[in-house]
Amino acid sequence: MKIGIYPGTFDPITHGHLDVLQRACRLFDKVIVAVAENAGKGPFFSTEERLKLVEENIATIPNATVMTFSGLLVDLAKKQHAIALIRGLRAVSDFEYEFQMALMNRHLASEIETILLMTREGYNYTSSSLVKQVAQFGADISRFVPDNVNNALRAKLKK
Ligand code: COD
Repeated sequence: MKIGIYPGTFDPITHGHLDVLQRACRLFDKVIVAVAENAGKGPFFSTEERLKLVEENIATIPNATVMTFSGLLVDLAKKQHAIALIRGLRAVSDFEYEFQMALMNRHLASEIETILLMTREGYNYTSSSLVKQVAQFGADISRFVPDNVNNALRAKLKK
């Protein structure tokens, strides 16, 4: 069974993330969405909230699962018998970070490949940070995130 891991902060999950996931699910027998617990970015949503928002959105994708992780990504990949890490690329600005990550992960575990999937046209400027920023000022973000994320963002911003 070919298993891929799609790791990220997912703070929160967007249509851009989901598009990459759906396409990865066509390449692998099983794809594990791995939500980073101790993401260095000081997440807006807690780990449990991010996990739940992903869970609700992958319910209709039969070969996708989700879990949280802490520690090194390659350790999770080995434990889950994954053969590849899946990442998304939106623009040249993503490239340097993704390239460094891929090389470091290859140094740590040479048997695990990184696969980069290009964003779909229309999602190239969709990012979790921009969505949060725009939502903070009350603008409509429904084009960029699923309904449950939109509702969760609005509810959290009201508090
Ligand atoms: N279209 C296409 N791809 C997209 C889009 C979009 N609209 N939006 C996001 N993506 C891609 C991103 O480019 C990224 O590849 C992926 O989706 C996830 O994005 P984020 O922002 O949710 O997640 P990141 O980049 O913050 O995740 C970083 C990790 C948590 C994976 C990383 O820090 C990590 O591996 N941490 C564990 C510790 C470790 O092993 N460190 C060493 C790694 S070298």
